[in-house]
Amino acid sequence: MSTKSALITGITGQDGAYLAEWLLRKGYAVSGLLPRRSTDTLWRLRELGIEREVRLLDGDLTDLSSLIRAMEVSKASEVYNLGAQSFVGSSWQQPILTAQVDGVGALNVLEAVRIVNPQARFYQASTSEMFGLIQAEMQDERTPFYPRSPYGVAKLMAHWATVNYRESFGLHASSGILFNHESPLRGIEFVTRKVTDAVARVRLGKASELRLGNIDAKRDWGFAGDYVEAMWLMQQQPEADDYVIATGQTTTVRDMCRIAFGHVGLSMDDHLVIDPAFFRPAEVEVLLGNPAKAKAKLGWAPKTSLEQLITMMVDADLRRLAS
Ligand code: NAP
Ligand code: G4F
Repeated sequence: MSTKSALITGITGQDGAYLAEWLLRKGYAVSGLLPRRSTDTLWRLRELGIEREVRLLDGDLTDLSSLIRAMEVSKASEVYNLGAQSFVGSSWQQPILTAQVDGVGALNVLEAVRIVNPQARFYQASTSEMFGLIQAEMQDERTPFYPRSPYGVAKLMAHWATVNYRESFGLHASSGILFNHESPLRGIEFVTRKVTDAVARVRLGKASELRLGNIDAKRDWGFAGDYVEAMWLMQQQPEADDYVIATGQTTTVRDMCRIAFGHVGLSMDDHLVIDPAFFRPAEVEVLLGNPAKAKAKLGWAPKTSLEQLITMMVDADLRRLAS
């Protein structure tokens, strides 16, 4: 049996690392795009023990020539576009870069697929951030979009480009509209990891407070390890399509934080400080996804509860800080 080849943009990120691990287990030859950075970005691949099992190809989402080369060298039959400036908060400070990487970058990958191998299957990392100012209590594939950040606007362009290339050129191009998903490999700037890292520091006597912004915001949080399976399942379908991937439960930042402190026997109220610096110019107040289509068509369901997820993240941060 011939080995399948996959190309992942954003392989050094949270989802890219878990997806690479998943595909390697399935027997794929995995290549990943590696943008030039002056710092070490391979820590997640190293933590999963797969740094040497993937092939890293120099390239950047803003450079079409590098994407064409990556398609040629990897001979990928499945392409996963996970690369992005993914932090919503930064997108107000770097709106043009965010549009170039997250919007035009996705178009560059679609072009590289169309030019080099239009038979390859394409996955776009779309996001619940596109729902923004929500137009329905529970969001599904038919809910109108109303992005609230430069990040959401850029991702909406990429989402529609994916639909458009499917309809214009017949590409097998799918979008996963993923709600927030977290893990011990989450970047420290995102709220769950910021909280679990702070909780571990407070528990170990290395810090005494945690400063947050809007703790009334609600998110539908799942485990990244569960969500990469859904990406792969989309690529195995005979027809490309768009799918909401979520847990169907929503929780405030406040309650997520309470779970984290409670896990190590501390009270959130003794350590939490509300800091206006962390409020956003426009907020997505609540997200709640309906994953019914993914369940019916992909047979996908989340496996990890929020309590299990936050516990796993706090324990990982305790281990990291103690060693
Ligand atoms: P992440 O940890 O921030 O990873 C982003 C990846 O994109 C990193 O590997 C990063 O490389 C790479 N990247 C950034 N700029 C690039 C460029 N110009 N060229 C090539 N690569 C570039 O994000 P994540 O949480 O894994 O999310 C994966 C994807 O899903 C993103 O597109 C994100 O927007 C989307 N998404 C995430 C969630 C979530 O809750 N996690 C939900 C919905 C959608 P460096 O590390 O070198 O910068
Ligand atoms: O963890 P967050 O930064 O994630 P956000 O903005 O929901 O975006 C994440 O999920 C999206 C999917 O919907 C992805 F597309 C995106 O790439 C990213 O992965 O913030 C979550 C909530 C927000 O309402 C924010 O205002 O937490 C609130 N929050 C309150 N205090 C904070 C803080 N967020 C951060 N990062 N830091 C705080 O101190």
